[in-house]
Amino acid sequence: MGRVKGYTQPMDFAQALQSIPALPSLAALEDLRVATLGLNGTLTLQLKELGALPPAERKAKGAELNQQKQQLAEAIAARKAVLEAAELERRLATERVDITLPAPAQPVGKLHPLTVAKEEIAAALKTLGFVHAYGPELETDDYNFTKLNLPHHHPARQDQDTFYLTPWTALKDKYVLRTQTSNVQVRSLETVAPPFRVMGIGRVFRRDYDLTHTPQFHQVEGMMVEEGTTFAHMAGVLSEFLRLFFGQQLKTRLRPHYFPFTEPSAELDMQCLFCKGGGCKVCKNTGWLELLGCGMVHRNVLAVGGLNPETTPGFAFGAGVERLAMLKYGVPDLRLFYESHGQFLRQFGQAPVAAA
Ligand code: 2U9
Repeated sequence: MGRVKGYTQPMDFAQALQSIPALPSLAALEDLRVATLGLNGTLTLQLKELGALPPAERKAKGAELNQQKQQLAEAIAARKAVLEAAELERRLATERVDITLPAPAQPVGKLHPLTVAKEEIAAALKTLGFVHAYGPELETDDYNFTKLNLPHHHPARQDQDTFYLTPWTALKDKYVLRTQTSNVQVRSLETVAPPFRVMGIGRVFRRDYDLTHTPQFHQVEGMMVEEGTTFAHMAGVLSEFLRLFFGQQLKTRLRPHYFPFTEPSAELDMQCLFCKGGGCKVCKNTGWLELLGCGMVHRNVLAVGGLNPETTPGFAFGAGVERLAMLKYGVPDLRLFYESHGQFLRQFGQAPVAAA
C-alpha cells in the first residue's frame, strides 16, 4: 500500500517532507505526490483508517494527519513551482527559434518563353505606336485568302499548306485554320478609318511538320496605314522595332521579294546577332539573318477597306514569333517550345508579373 513507482516502502511523512526540496524532476515530484497524497498514498490511507480509531484518539489523529497533508501539499507545490521555472528556463535556452533560417522555397511557375517573346514583341511595337487587333483562328477562306489578293485560282494558295475544315465544294464560305494572322489586319482595314497602326500576334496553322516546321506556330504581323507613308518609313519602323526587341542596333537590309498582298515587297535581313556579320553557323556564314517579310499594302488589299493607295498608302510586315524567340534567347531547336520539358522551360522562362 502506498507503493508507487520509485517508492518500495510506504512513505513516512517526515522522510517525504524532507526529501521534497531535493527532488530532481517534476516526474520524481509527481511520484512522491502519488505515493503520499494519491488514491492509495500513505497519507490518504491513514486518513481512511481514522474511522477505525476509538473516538477519543480520532480527533487528535485526524488533525495531525490533515496538517501533514497540508504541509506535504504546500511543499510539493513550492517544489513544483521551482522545477517548472527551471524547466521553462531550460526550454527557453535550448528551444530558441532561429528566425534567420531561410523559409522553405515556394515553387513559382514561369511564363512560357513564347509568351515572354510575344509580350516583348508587343512592347516594342507599342513603343512605335501599334495597338493590338484580334481575329479568329478559325477563319473563312475569304478573310484568309481572297481579301488578301489571293483569289481562288492563285498559285500561292498552295504554298500555305492549309488545314481545310469544310469540303471544298460544300459551303459558300469555306472554313480554314488561319495560315497567317493577316485576317486581323483585313478586319482593321474594313472597320478602322486611317490613320492607324495595328499589330496581330497569334497562332497560325499549316500542314507541315519537320525539323523547322510545326503544324501550329505563331506570327506577328503589323500594318500602318496613313497618308504619306512610304517604303522608307517602313524601313525605319522595322529597324527600330528590331533594335527595341533585340536590345542592340545592328545593320538591316531589304531584299526584293514577292508576296501577293504587298507590292513592292521585300524581305528584311539583320546582321547576325551571334557573329555581328563575321559569319558563323547560325547565319550559315552569310553574316545575315532573314527576319521578316514586308511591303507596301497591295492596292487590291487596300480596296477591301475602300482605300486608295494614292491618298492613304500603308505598309505591312510579318514574322515568325518562334524564329525571333530562338534568335533572341539562343534556342537551338524549334521543337523545344512544344515539348514541355521542365528543364527547358525553367531555363528560359520568366516569372510571371503579379497582377496589380
Ligand atoms: C494585310 C496586308 C498585308 C503581312 C505580311 C509578310 C510579308 C511575311 C511571313 C513571315 C514569316 C509569315 O511567319 S511567316 O512565314 N510573312 O513575310 N507578311 S507582308 O502583310 C499583310 C497582311 C495583312 C491586310
